Amino acid sequence: MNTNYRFSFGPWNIHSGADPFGPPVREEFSFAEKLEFYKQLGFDGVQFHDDDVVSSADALWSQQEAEAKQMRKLLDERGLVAEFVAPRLWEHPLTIDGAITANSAETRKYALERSKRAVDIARIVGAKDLVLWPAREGTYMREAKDPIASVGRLVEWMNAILEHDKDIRILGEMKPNEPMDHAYVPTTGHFLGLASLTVDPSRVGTLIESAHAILAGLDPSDEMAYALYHKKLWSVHLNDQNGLKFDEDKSFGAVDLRRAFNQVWVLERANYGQNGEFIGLDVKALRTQSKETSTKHLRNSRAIFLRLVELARSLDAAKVEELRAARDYEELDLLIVKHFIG
Ligand code: XUL
Ligand code: MN
Repeated sequence: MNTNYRFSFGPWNIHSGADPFGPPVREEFSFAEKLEFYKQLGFDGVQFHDDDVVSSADALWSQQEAEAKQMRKLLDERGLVAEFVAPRLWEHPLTIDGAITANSAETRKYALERSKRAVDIARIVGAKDLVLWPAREGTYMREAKDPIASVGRLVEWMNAILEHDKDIRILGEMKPNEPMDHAYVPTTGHFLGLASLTVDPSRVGTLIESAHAILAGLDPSDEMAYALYHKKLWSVHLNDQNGLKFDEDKSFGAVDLRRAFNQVWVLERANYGQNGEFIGLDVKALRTQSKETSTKHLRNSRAIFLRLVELARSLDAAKVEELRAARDYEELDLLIVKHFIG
């Protein structure tokens, strides 16, 4: 059963090249211009933050509703679909020390109300999923917050979202660090533990980003396998990462092709995508790219993924089984490497 994959990315993946140490280096494409790139580059799905859909997350609902309807129209006209909406809870002045796990009750209330709005926005643009990347739900220093209470607050937030809308699904996208020193829920396994404590675990799953798993010192394909076994891998953010440093969001396969291959192989074997799951990317163009060449990371990631699908499908599976049975992993190693380099 071979999957015809559908691809998605977020508008933030086409960007001006600013980093923590320097300002933008190329002019930002307008949102309308970004939207035109989707089909040109072979993508059908748009990933959104709440304030990618509406001009302000703090505006009146009447305005947001109109803006979300307008966005839906733009998508429909172009044959695009909204994959998910994620509340951008990490940039607001109120959420400097976290949103859901903030010590301030006022901030926690803001985070919940904004997240509920993000669900309402998701319904209008046609997305069935809310993604939670708990960016500042952790600490810069251990003593700053109560860690046990913080874990509980994440569960309470999930319950309130699940109760707010009877159809919405929550996808946790875990990352062990950055921007915080340590996140309270650093990996997929941690998150699935919390999912099981919610009022409706059947509507809580995961989105696994390759770089986030690598930053946790884990292999992304094993993280994906773990979620797949639980039937909880509902989206992915494929990219690459050169070791334990900041979240680089490099093009998929740009650092370690074999690691990328193993992600594709595990997705293929599990028939990922058969239930409409997207191959989502979360990749950044290198700061050194010009504006005109700043979408090549998306083109490349998609092309590398599809090439690795071919390699996964043409791998001699019987030979793999034979070598596993013989416990001859040196020969298996050569089989895989030769499969890559011919
Ligand atoms: C941050 C990250 C986010 C999420 C969406 O590392 O991956 O862009 O994917 O909020
Ligand atoms: Mn991501």
